[in-house]
Formats: sequence, structure tokens, C-alpha cells
Amino acid sequence: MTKALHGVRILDFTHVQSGPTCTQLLAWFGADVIKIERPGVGDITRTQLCDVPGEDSLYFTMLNHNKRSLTLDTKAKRGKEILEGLIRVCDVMVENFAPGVLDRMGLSWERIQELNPRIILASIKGFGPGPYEDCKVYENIAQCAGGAASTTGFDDGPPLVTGAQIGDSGSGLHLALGIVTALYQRTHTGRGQVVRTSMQDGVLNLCRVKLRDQQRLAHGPLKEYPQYPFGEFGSSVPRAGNASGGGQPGSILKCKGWETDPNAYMYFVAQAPVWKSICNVIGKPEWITDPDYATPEARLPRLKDIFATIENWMVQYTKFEAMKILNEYDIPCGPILSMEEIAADQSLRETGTLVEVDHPGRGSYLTVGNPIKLSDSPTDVVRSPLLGEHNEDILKNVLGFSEREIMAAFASGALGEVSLQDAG
Ligand code: CAO
Repeated sequence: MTKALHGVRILDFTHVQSGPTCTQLLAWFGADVIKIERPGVGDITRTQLCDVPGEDSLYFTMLNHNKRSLTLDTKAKRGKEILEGLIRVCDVMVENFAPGVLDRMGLSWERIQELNPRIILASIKGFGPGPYEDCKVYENIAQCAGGAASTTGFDDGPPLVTGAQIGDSGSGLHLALGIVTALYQRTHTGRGQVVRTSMQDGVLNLCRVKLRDQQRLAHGPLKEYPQYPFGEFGSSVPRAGNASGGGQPGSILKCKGWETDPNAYMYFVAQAPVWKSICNVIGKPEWITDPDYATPEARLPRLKDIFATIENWMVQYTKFEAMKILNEYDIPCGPILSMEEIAADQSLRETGTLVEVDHPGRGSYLTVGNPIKLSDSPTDVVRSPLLGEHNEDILKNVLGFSEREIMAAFASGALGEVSLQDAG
């Protein structure tokens, strides 16, 4: 079966997490992704947070599946020439260097277009144009500058960052959409274009509902927030703890075993259409007709007590037992799953969301597969490349180098010493 992006060649000049997430997705959809890495060093994540000494880290392997690796010193004369040769034959060039890095390499957009007018240049930066445009950015900085941290956590605590990598992997997702959109537009115009996203923009996009609430605040208290009706609202959206961000109130409630298991909790949504069922299940049938509880509006000032009552019921059951009971009544809820529980989840393995991958150095490891399923373009997760594993392959089969040219390229040192030994 062909893949959706079969025939699309990506020059992957990305590193760390944000850019690699984007190119990994494109590779899963069938693009040929050539990752350029610094000779001898590679993507810095290869050696970060290592668990198996001397082997590529999970940080690297889990972000770089289905790619080929070419080591190239792009600051050396021959390295730059090879890079420019690749720009000529690629459809997309993706990068997430600090601002100014590409220009310092002599690769302005004008130069890139000169080499290949059809190429799409896709970039992730920390910030868009403005006072911070020159700043380097990592995940948590983006979460803070994009509005996520100020709206996460509890009212009486400091701002909190979340474990979901909404700055890095979130930007990768945004960029991937920009790239496929630009590829589609190119089918009409024949021209490439620049696709830019910033981590701050990406986080803010995901925090859209909080900007909504900021504007609602001008018209009175946010009645679904835990600060209502007894707490105080300031001039900006407060942290809402575990309250639901949507139109249906929700909260995290204790389940059986919470005293010893940090994840014995359930997210429970007191959805209006199933209010009658909720009342019956938790043994409060009188709430169905009681005017203090019968309507969503009447319940808003009483949410704290309502959730405390539901929790009293919930705590008799494990999160999985409660799930089973509540699902029979179509009451929206979800267990708090630990990473240990997720790793053992058979259904996630069956759908390819969790995949066991074999690696020559580190053996088998578990990874997250493609979360986006295309019926006509299934994803096969292939292990990440070793550093420079495809040097010769790319010179020969992508750039059409002869044996002599390959040897000369290695001898120039532009591909690094390891490659030279391999070639010998
Ligand atoms: N050959 C030769 N030089 C290379 C090279 C290669 N193959 N690949 C990279 N380099 C050089 C670059 O030219 C640059 O050199 P100069 O600064 O002399 O021009 C240098 O390596 C490093 O670039 P950098 O500034 O991007 O790297 P850093 O480690 O200092 O910063 C980061 C990392 C992530 C903070 C920065 O790249 C950044 O802000 N990126 C944009 C935002 C982003 O994506 N952040 C994500 C962080 S986690 O996913």
C-alpha cells in the first residue's frame, strides 16, 4: 500500500524535540526524511537522559523513527555544498534552530529559493516577530509565555507547567499541518513558501479557552470556576485546579485506594443530559427534582458540595470498577492512568498507539506510535537511525554521487571521521 506522503522528500535540519516531532509525523505518513546531524555529535538528544550507557537515548529514539541520518558539517565548504545539493532535490526543509542560525550559515530564504524555487522552508522559533524574537526557547518557557502556566494549578499555589509537551510536540504538530497545507497549495501554484510557527503561538492556540474566559471575566465571575461563589476573582483568569474548562462541570475525585496509590482517582463530568442518572447512581434521587439541584444554573454555586457527595460514592470503588458502573449510564468519566498502566495497556498496543521497537544497540523499547490513523496510509514504526547510518546511501541514491565522489566527500572530512572509517 502506498503512503500518503510517498514521493515527498524532507530535508530534516531539526534537533531536540519540537522539530523532530514534526518530521517524525511526516515520515510516518510516508515522506522520505533525511536528518542532517553534526558529525561525531548528532542531535544533542542522542546523549541526553541516557538509560543504556553508550547507546542512543530514548529521548532520541522516540522522536526520530522512520528517518535516515546523514552526518554533515554544514559550516565546512564541502558540507555546505552537499547541503545545498540536498536543498535542490528536497520538497521541504524543516529547521528549529535558534533565531539567526540559518542566516549565519548563509542560508537566507532568498538563497534557498535560488537553489530550489519549489521548496517549502518550515521553521519553529520560540517567539514570533516582536520583543522576544531573538530568544532561545525550551518547552516550559513556551508554556509560561503562551498562557498555559498562569492558568494551570490551584488558586493558592504557584503557576504550574504540565507534563504534556504542548510547547515542543504541540509546535511540531502545528508545523506539520502548515507543511502539508503548503505542499497542497504548491500543487496549484508550483511555488514553495515559508511556513513559520512559534512555540508561544502554538501554546496560546491550545489555551484558546482561557483567552475566552479572560474576556468573559469582564462580564462577571466565571461561575464554573472553583472560586465561585465564595472566592475572589482578580483581573486575570485564575488557576482553576481540576475544574473542567468546558460548559459541563467536572472534577478529579478520589477512588478506592487513593490513600496509597497516587493515581487512584477519576475525572468525573457532571454532564447535564445525564444528571438524572448521576443522581440515581450516587443515591441522591431527590436531587432530580430539588430546585437547588435540578438545573445546571442552580448547581453552579453548589458544585463543591455536589462533587464531594459524588466522591463519597466513588471512593467505595476502584477507578476501573467505577468506570464500568458509570459507563453503563453513559456518564462521562475517565480514570487517571499512570504511565505504568498506559505502558501495559493492551488495546493501545493493538491500535499501534503503543509500539515495541527493536534497536540494534539498546534492544527492544516501547514507544508512542502515530496517533493519527489514516485508513489508506498505515504507519509502520521503524527504529531511529544510528548516527550517520545512511551517509553513503544518501550521497549515492539521493545526490547521485559516483564512487569516486563519495570517497572524495568522505575524505574532505565534511561527513566526519566516523564516516571516513566506514568508507574505508
Ligand atoms: N554542522 C555545523 N554546525 C551545525 C550543524 C551542523 N550539522 N547543526 C547545527 N550547527 C550549529 C549551528 O550553525 C549553530 O551555530 P551558530 O550559533 O554558531 O550559528 C549551533 O550549531 C547551534 O544552534 P542553536 O543555537 O539552535 O542550538 P542551541 O543548542 O544553542 O539552542 C535551542 C537550542 C533549542 C534553544 C534553539 O535551537 C532554539 O531556540 N530553537 C528554536 C525553538 C525550539 O525549537 N525550541 C525547542 C526546544 S526543545 O524541542
